[in-house]
Amino acid sequence: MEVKIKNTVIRLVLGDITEQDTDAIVNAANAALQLGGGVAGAIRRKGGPSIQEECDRIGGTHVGGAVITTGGNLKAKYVIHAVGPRMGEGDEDRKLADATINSLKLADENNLTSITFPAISTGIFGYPLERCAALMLRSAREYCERNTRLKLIVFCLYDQSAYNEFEKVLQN
Ligand code: AR6
Repeated sequence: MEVKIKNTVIRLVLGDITEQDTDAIVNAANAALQLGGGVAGAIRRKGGPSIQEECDRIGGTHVGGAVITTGGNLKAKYVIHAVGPRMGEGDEDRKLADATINSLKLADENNLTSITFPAISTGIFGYPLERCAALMLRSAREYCERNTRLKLIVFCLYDQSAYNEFEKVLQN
């Protein structure tokens, strides 16, 4: 499903984020920018070693921050590495909103017009999916109300139950 907010479409898809052909895909990263499991592992395997090498040159960023690298062998030209919170570390909602907004800003600053997000922090980092859906979709909607050149923001959900949670929120 999709909705249009001003000039930007927000779309939900079910599938593997590494198959998405938007200008950028977002990695659910850690602050050290070391590509581990989950989304990061899939990006490392399909994108090749250049992405980790670029991350190593950048060195790291704060929780809630985002950095950009090229996409190596991926269909997407760029990977935006967004650092979500680990559940239990405190101030998780603000950090997840920051990670979402900072990714969108970085896409705009690099003149990108399309971006795909995973459900950041809801795997290894343990953040509840329902809360993630509400927070990431609200952040994206609010961002679309402002000035953005982004035409398409995709949320790529890995299984049907995650898709259903995002759909429930986007319908309201
Ligand atoms: N495509 C789309 N979604 C996926 C994919 C995929 N290929 N694989 C997993 N998901 P996670 P986090 C979903 O664990 O919780 C790594 O070690 C998954 O079902 O990737 O932010 C990093 O290096 C879940 O809903 O990210 C960090 O250290 C969501 O994507 C740490 O994990 C996020 O799961 C980040 O943990």
